Amino acid sequence: MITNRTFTMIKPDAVENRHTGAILEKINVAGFRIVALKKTQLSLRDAEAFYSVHKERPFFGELVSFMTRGPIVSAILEKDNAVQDFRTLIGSTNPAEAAEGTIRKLFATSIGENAIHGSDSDENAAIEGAFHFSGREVF
Ligand code: FUP
Repeated sequence: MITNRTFTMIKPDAVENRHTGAILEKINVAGFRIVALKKTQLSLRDAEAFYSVHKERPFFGELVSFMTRGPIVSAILEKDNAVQDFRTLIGSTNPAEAAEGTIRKLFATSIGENAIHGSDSDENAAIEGAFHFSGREVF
């Protein structure tokens, strides 16, 4: 298994607010190589499957409805220590608690609409990347 990769989605709020370019720039400047990239929109089924770990949580309905309301930009990123370094770059789940300069501090509006996703482990990075991209889309 390749362990120097992570998976990200620029979420519907950030795409709607036209932050896609600025976020991709921050990702590049931080030293990540974009090995796969696309703009797409999740179906209800996609979002429920992607976030199935949260299905018993009270915010699950809102999360699924938010994640399906408009297009997202998904990507697979490569860098040494990709998963941890990317979590540092995006900041805490709640933007109110995110460090200065992080993507969520700069671009997120709330814990529910927090601009960007980053995988939380190498194993989930591989699962999530394969959920969104076929082999022919990864370079
Ligand atoms: P993160 O790993 O930082 O993306 O956060 P989690 O996996 O804990 O949560 C996934 C998504 O669920 C968050 F991005 C937003 C949503 N969420 C809420 O809406 N409320 C919460 O209290 C926690 C998470």
